[in-house]
Amino acid sequence: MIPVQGYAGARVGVLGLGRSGLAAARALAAGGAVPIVWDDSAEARARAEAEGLAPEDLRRDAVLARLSLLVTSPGIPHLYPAPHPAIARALDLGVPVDNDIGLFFRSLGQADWSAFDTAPRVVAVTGSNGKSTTTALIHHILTEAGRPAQMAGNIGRGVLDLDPPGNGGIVVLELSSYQTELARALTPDVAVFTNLSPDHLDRHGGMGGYFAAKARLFALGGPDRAVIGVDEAEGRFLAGALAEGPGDDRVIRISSGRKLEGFGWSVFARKGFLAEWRKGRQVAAADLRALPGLPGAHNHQNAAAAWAAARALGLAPREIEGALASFRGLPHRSQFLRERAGVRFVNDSKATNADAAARALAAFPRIRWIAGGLAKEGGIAALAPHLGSVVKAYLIGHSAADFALQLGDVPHALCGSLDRAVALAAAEAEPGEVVLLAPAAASFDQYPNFEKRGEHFAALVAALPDP
Ligand code: UMA
Repeated sequence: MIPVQGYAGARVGVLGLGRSGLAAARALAAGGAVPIVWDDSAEARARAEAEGLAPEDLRRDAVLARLSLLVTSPGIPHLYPAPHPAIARALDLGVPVDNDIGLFFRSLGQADWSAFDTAPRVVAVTGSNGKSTTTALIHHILTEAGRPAQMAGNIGRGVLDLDPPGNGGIVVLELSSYQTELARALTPDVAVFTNLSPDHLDRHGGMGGYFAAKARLFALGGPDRAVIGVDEAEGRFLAGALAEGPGDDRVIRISSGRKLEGFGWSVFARKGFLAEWRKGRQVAAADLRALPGLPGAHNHQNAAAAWAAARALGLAPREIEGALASFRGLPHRSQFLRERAGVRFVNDSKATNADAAARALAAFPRIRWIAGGLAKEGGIAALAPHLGSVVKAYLIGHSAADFALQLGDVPHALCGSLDRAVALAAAEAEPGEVVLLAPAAASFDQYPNFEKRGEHFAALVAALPDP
């Protein structure tokens, strides 16, 4: 773990005792602080007590007033739709509020770094879609190239749980908008913005707040290199705001589909090929068409982002190319499960919004599409232009009837459960088609999270009898 610096002897509140909160409490104690922990769930408090942490109710003024800092968890609202009562009261009392990401950046520097040949570096990845795959791919590229790399953040491991990086170590972080909005320090060496589409709008008071939360990663001190997806207006705005001019190679523009030749540094993927341009000429290229872990244009954008980040860290094109080929992808994200009688089964349970589902639908030509769950704002209305590849939709969950209305003439069946959807899609699919779970909705109506939904899909597919 990374001991938290700067709070020795101080009482520091930790609100939320999940992955980030527990790691923060341990790291605070390791740095000499006194963690005062709280979680609204009695079960979570009991787990904390079992490891020697003593919960105190952080909603009480008497407890809050004695804190030097309140550290909160990303899943706990700090502003919209309404701040958690402990956070609202801490702010009223003037107690600073931070999160594990802020503590990580403030605590990263260690005394023994002065003895290192190469100081550790941090790559931070944000964006609406593709950030987990991009994070994992950067980590994979670095590991394959023999660099000491670690990975944490929104991808599932609390950042303070990491080992202190050693000589030349590289930390790759996936950061959500919940995390970047609040962190009081954000100083990555390389920062990546993959793309932006509406998500989590209730937590950010709308699209402007959502973009502003992500843009903070590029504002506080600024990274040495910024890798920015410019396929949406927000990315173009951010790149333009950071660069001194088109030739400024501190900004590496990336795209999936657009040719970007007139800039100081750019990486783009078009028609299955990746190209890197520097100062007006092409310096590297790679064939992305047959990469097993990165199918579809959305994954080619992830490949372009990871390529740019790895190049910014000094890796050679040939080191990166080999690692792209050996990357197997992440579970629940365009995850190939099985081929059965010429039909491929792909698990994209992580496609919890319309934009992510659109990207998945663009990756294959003939799709038996399993969709539905707890719909996000707008449902699948935005998907209308992307349904050309859908042979038939198999609708599940709370949103099934609404999605059926929004599908119009596209053939569909109301299946209710994933069990029925998989059975029907498998029975009806023709060789050459893909049965794709890309729900365009959250899982919470039927599952605890998207991982459990994806695991259920994988189990159902594995259980289909051989034809
Ligand atoms: N809690 C309260 N009061 C509340 C709400 C929650 O006490 O009002 C407590 C819960 O009882 C629970 C704890 O807070 O014990 C959970 O905190 P959390 O939801 O922040 O979960 P963590 O386990 O700390 O996981 C968080 C991230 N979760 C969220 O952002 C919702 C994880 O991202 C991340 O991997 C982890 O930190 C380590 O950094 C998950 C996620 O769903 C994967 N992210 C969202 C996404 O990708 O869309 C942003």
